[in-house]
Amino acid sequence: MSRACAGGHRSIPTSSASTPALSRSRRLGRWEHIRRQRRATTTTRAFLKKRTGVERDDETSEKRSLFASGSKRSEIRIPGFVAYVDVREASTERGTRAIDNALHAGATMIVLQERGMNGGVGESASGRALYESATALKDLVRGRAKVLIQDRTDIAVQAELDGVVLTDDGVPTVVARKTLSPKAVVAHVSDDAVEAEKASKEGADVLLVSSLRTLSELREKVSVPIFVDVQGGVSTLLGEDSSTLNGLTINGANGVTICDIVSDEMCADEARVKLAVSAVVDALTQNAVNGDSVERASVDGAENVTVRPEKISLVGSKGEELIERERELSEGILTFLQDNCQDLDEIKLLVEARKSIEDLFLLVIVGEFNAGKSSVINAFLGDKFVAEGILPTTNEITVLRYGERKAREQSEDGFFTYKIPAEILRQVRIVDTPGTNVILQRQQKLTEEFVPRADLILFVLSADRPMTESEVKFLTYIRKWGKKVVFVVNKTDLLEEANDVRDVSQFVKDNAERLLGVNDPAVLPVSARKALKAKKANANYVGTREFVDSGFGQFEDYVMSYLGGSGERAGEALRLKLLTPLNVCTLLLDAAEQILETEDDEAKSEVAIAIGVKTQMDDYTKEMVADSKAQQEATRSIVQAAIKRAERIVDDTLRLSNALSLFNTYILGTGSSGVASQYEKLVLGDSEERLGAACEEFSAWLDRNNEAQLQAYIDAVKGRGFDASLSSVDNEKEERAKSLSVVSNFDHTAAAQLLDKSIGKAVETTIGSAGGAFVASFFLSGFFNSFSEDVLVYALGLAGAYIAVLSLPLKRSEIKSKIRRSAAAFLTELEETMENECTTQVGSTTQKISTICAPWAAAARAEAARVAECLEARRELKKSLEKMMIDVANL
Ligand SMILES: Nc1nc2c(ncn2[C@@H]2O[C@H](COP(=O)(O)OP(=O)(O)OP(=O)(O)O)[C@@H](O)[C@H]2O)c(=O)[nH]1
Ligand SMILES: [Mg+2]
Repeated sequence: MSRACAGGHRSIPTSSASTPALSRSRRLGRWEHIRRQRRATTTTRAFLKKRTGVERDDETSEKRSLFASGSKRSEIRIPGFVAYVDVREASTERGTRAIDNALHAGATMIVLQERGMNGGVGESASGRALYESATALKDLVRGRAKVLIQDRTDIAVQAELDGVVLTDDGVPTVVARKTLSPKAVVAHVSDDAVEAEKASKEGADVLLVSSLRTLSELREKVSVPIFVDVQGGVSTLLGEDSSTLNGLTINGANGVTICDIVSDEMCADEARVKLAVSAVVDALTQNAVNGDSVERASVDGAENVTVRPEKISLVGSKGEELIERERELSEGILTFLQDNCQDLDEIKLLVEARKSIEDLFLLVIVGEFNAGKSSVINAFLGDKFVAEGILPTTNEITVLRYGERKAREQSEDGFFTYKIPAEILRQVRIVDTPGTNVILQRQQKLTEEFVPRADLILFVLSADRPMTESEVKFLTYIRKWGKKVVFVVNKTDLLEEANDVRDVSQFVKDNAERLLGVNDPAVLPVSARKALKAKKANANYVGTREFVDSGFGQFEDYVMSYLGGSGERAGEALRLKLLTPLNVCTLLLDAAEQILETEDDEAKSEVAIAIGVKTQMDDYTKEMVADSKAQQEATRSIVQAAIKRAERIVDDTLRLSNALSLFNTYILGTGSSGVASQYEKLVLGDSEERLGAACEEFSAWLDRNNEAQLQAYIDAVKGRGFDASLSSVDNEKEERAKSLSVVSNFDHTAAAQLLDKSIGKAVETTIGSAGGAFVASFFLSGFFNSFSEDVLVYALGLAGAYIAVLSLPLKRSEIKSKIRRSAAAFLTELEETMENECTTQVGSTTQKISTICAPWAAAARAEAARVAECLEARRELKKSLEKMMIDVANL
């Protein structure tokens, strides 16, 4: 019965065709929603990263930050190597090989530049070409180094590059800084030290210079990394002449630049590039460790250091035990945070704070620009060690500490250390910071980032503008870190009346009380200018009028009382010192709580969703079974139509008007053939083909829905970073279209014969009997003589025939119900088979889905358990921390 399969697929025009699609999208909706939601969270990335080892590409959201101005400055890996590549060569075979080699050698940044057709300024590439080249380069680099573009901030934004390199002709650094995301790298390339320094002040993260001379000019002025262009590229670095490497080392370079890696023949050889870069990295790393080149030109004024040295010991025997406890506790907290909150940038603060537990007391001077911070430090130390100026002057964090000879060095974190032979610096480190409320964000950030390290903060205000809005804001930020703040109202010489000094001091005190929530904060009015003048004028300055007027004596006494004095502030320095890491711990643990709470919510919701898969599968099964009924309707109506046709044949055939032909066909066997010959044409028609097509469509419908359902879960599970490949489940195709075989197995010959036989039998018992009665009366009439007797006999014969013919409708309905019975049996078999097919295949799909979801569900449960454990561990750490803080307070 191959005809049944010959027809093409038809879609079934019933609601059942659209229902699965609708319900499918409804089912998918929840998963899509969850995926979108998860993409938006940082903690999810951490969760997925942990599970899969890969970071998702949706890194656009800013990490949370404890710093007031948001995220920290961008970080550049140093010592490093910057490789330039021309836009026209980046995608060539030679270009990609050179880039690959540079990456394998450990390039920090790859810079796309446009050098024109002949290596100089020439025909410029179109925006599209630049964009395409930039995205292709990004794909090639795959996060192994930062990808930057020269002077095209617009392309950097559009192609989502890591940053931009600005030339002196490019947009000002401050403009690029504002255009790009805070995490973007803004580099500046120039050989003009003044321009480079300006760029650094405006927020450049890295400077690229082309000579050692510019490097040495800049090194003492800027804290950002400086890369130097190596003339001759790899050959120079591998050459016998070590003067370039020495020059880089001595002048404190942070890396080298190779201006055109494609033209540099040596860059085609991976081994050579690696060798050259490792020579640079080794030399510069060695330098950083040994500090060989850090001592540079002395600064004038060492002779006049006039501080009053006092022997101060911060750590008595009492403190030893607390320090030990603090070290242990902070190590526990650090490990906890590193293990569970990797996304928290500020963990580094704790690392720093732990390092300085036993270092000298750290006095940090902060305040708005021009308030006189540097002047206060100079007056304290007795000479102009740090620069003062009417414009924003201090651009870098400078830690002043004791040194036999004056020397400036740069520490790993980019801050400067300035060694001065001032005795007081044997007891305390003093930090000069860039002023706040400056137009350049970088300076503000530098100071903000340093605040958490401070043991004591000297907040310097200018007497002629005490407590500006920005000072209030900055104080609020400082309070967050739990810092002890001493207010220094400087420039009191600008106030004419003594009352004014008192009023200003009171004003500062009132506001400080309100803002910091402390009673009676220390407010010390001074004139740094007068104090320094007095100190410089007379070695015995203490009793001089100018020094007394400056108020600096009280200020110095106050500071000294912290540093180990025996009065009311005895032990205060140790207390503050111990509190510094503890305050950092408190903030980090609070931030960790927020992160973990979010993770907890997400983990719980994941578990709930994972559990919900079972319900979703049950719902899906129910919906599919219900929808399959509608599909079966189509087959039912085809069969019904065939039944009707068969019944019509019965009606049309078994009629008295057909008596003669029926008599001939079925009784005498001499007439035309019976209904069997017309079965195909009149009963079957195209119903077999239509049934076959309906069964195939049903099967395809099942496949479509099951595959879509399975795919939706595969996507959802994959989207969560788990293996959802079908190889992990039994993907054997089920035996399809069993219903089709029911249709094709139906024996139409037997059906045709049965119908024919039934009609024949009916003819026999009706027309045959009637004919018999009539013939019998004809013969009987020959035995009777009278006409009346003949009439009687004929009448009797006719009555017999009439009675036989009367049963014709009865016979018709008997046949029809026989047809209906056998059709019903067929339909039942067909529908049962379809239902079976549906439940088997849906069951197999849901089974596959459960198998695919199982690892994710298990991971979700494990994650929920991990987060719950973390929250508990955090609570315990917080308890120990609080106890430690009480012990420190009672020291
Ligand atoms: N009249 C007067 N002027 C002072 C006093 N102290 C500092 N100045 C002046 O105030 C200006 C700023 O002083 P700096 O010490 O550079 O101020 P700063 O707070 O370090 O400024 P930035 O480094 O820009 O943040 C300079 O011109 C100083 O001479 C003072 O006691 N009296
Ligand atoms: Mg300053």
